[in-house]
Amino acid sequence: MVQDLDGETEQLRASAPLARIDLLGVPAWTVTRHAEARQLLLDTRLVKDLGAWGLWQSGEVTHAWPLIGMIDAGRSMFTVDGEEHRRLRTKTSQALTPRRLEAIRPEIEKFTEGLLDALAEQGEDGVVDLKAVFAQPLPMRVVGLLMGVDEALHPMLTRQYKAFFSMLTPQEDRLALLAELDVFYAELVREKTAHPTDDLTSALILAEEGGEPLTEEEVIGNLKAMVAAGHETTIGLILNAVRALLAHPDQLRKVLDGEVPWEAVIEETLRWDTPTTHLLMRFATEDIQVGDQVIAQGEGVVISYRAIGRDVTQHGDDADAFDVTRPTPIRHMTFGHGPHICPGAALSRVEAGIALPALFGRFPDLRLAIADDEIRKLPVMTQNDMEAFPVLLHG
Ligand code: STR
Repeated sequence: MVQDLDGETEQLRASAPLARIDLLGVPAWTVTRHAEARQLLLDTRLVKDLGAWGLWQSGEVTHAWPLIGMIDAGRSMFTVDGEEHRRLRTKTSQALTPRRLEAIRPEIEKFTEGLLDALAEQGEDGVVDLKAVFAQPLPMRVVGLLMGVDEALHPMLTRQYKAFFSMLTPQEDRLALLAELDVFYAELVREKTAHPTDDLTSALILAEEGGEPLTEEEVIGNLKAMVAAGHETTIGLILNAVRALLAHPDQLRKVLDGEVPWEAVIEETLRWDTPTTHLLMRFATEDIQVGDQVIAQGEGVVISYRAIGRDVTQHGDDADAFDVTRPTPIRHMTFGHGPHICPGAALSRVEAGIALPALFGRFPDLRLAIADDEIRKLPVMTQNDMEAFPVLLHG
């Protein structure tokens, strides 16, 4: 499943809507079509609770499995369903509505300008890595601002999450770094409990009037889900959009001339080159019939967002083409669907909506310093992220 994203997507689509996959020795289902995925994402018989997984119950899957960290991420809005899920998620989703996000727009713009200055400086006499200098630090700063994580700690988090996602990291090292992160987050929550500020971490700690406060474990779970998700996925969105535009100069022209809005670039990138390739995992609490196949009770289901974005039934025969002039740009499902739909969707759109026009506004002649097919993906199974994105700023 690593690296040959197009080949893999092609293979998954051919066996749609449900396919059996092998996740590093562990069998699961993957759903690869828009309509079936939409239906399953609303199906309450599928749950996120690892305890419902047959292979976990039987001890066949353990912490030795390299992907366990994608599922066993602590109690949070990412791992719980139903009424409890609503309780865990409400404050976070309320803090991330488009209206609430308007308040931090000026700061995102300021971060963006600062990072573009750094880019200009480092790219003055040649190649500079757009990922390291711009696309990676920007989302980290934004999520750091929201959650109250000091800037001095950002490089540590970036390093840890890179190692977490990389398939080259030995599993014992991954477990060790997750334990280190748990200590870090617990400390942060303790500090915010003692000295609450106006960030979301503090809000998660404080009890709602009359409401039941989240436990420390739940606050930590939400906090790490926010930092991991907010940091990793938006890097992909920004870089994949830049890459797609540079590979389609006619479309870039239309955008720069104002014929096509930046929103169309963002939505088309989300569909065509999804930051999340596969989302692990949901478990069937009873047998679920999908077409002529059955997901048996206890089996796991992966949602394969990349294949879903390329579903010809949903997007037409030209689903494999990047086209910012598509008449239906927001018919993708890249942020998921149903109760677990990405609470950060609006935030990522605001970030990319600031970052992309600012980048091309400042460097209209921006170009890749290597050939497009020389871009190397990170050795990661679930995410679609690049090693680096070397550019020349002045053509
Ligand atoms: C990484 C490890 C961790 O400590 C907590 C989480 C929970 C949220 C997860 C995150 C994970 C991995 C990346 C995810 C994110 C939610 C959204 C993001 C799956 C397991 C996506 O890629 C869509």
